[in-house]
Amino acid sequence: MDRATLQTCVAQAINAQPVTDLHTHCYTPKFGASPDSAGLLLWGIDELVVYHYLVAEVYRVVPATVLPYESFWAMSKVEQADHIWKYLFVERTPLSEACRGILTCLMKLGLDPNEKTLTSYRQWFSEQSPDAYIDKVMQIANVDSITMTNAVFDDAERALWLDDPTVGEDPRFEAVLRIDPLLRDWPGATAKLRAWGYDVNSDFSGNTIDETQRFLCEWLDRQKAIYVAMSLPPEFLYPDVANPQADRFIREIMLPVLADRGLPWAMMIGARMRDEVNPALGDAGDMLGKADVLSVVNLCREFPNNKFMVTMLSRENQHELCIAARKFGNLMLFGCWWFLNNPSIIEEMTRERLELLGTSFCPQHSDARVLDQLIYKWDHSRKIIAKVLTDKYADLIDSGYRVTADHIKRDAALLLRDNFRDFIRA
Ligand code: FIX
Ligand code: ZN
Repeated sequence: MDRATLQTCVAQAINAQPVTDLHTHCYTPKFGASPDSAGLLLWGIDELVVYHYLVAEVYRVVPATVLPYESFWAMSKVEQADHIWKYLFVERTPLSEACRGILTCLMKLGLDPNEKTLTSYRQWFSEQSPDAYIDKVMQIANVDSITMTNAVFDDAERALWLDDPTVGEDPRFEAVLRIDPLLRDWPGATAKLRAWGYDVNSDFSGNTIDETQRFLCEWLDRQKAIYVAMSLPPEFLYPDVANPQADRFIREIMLPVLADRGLPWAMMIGARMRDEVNPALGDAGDMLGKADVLSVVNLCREFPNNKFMVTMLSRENQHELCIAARKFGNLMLFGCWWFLNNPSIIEEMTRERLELLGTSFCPQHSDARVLDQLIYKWDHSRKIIAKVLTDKYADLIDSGYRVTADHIKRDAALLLRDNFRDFIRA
């Protein structure tokens, strides 16, 4: 197969392969849709433009000394979007990945991305209905399943589940039980569990283990969750002699439940929260830090019957994490998370992972917070994954291996869907 034919074949296979998007912040329509202020499903041009990545970027152009943070947050979402569009798309060239992503969405939706105001886009989006628009976006992005992030400690979301247990039931979506506070703030989390009727104590006395497991099981059942997820700080350690309660929660409460049910624990490690960085930026105020890969190794070794999905936020962790994955079959690496979700780093990480892990990893997730982002996050990533795969197949051909279209189709299915589906089911 010559290089040009190879390139075409890889691009066709990657584009044709439906993606199971294993981590997003999208929701079924029953959770309510923007612009309904209570709606958790965010979609449309104003949500796209006020995505927290762009809030951070516009504050580099119009600093807080000019526009105080509280003035920005007092604006309506329409006013915030107009401000961002003016300064990042009209007065400056939208070269950043987050800016370019919006242009890709507009273009793939059949709109001209060069408008100087958002007026005509708002008119177009006003003619869409959320439920039908989900189908349109999934069709354009070629995504066959959207995995949600269902934060049970978020009061608004928990109320919706308790009010209507079918709120997550939609064949296009899967649920994930997200429980950060149980490791980030055990005392605060146990106080909430007590308020919700679970007989737990932060010192682990009494029925704490059984009752916390009851809480996990009830929510796993209610959500029909396909895995449990946590975002963890750069300082996360296992074992952590300074935090025996965290070790006990992991060892005595959570991992036995997950092993019993065959569910993975998705660890998203390295997020430094806004209160330590810039809280005035809201969701845009979080940052990252280099984390401890040996803690992942310790967990994979100590719990061979548990499955661990891991993504780390620091570029500096990636090579060591790949080596850890070479040592443990119960460790599945996934995605180029958040600040890594940029072409230059996606390419570097995908190349490194293919060279060290073959096809046994999940190269990407969208992390889409706004439904429409599925369009650009997958368009951009598919192109990069195809580019890297083409190079690696070319290397194989140079080594005498006869690469066929069937090889390429099989690998595309593994990387974009089947590795994840097989791992959660295994
Ligand atoms: O913890 C997470 O799931 C992160 O992905 C989010 O909190 C983050 O704000 C995000 O959406 C990054 O893309
Ligand atoms: Zn996320």
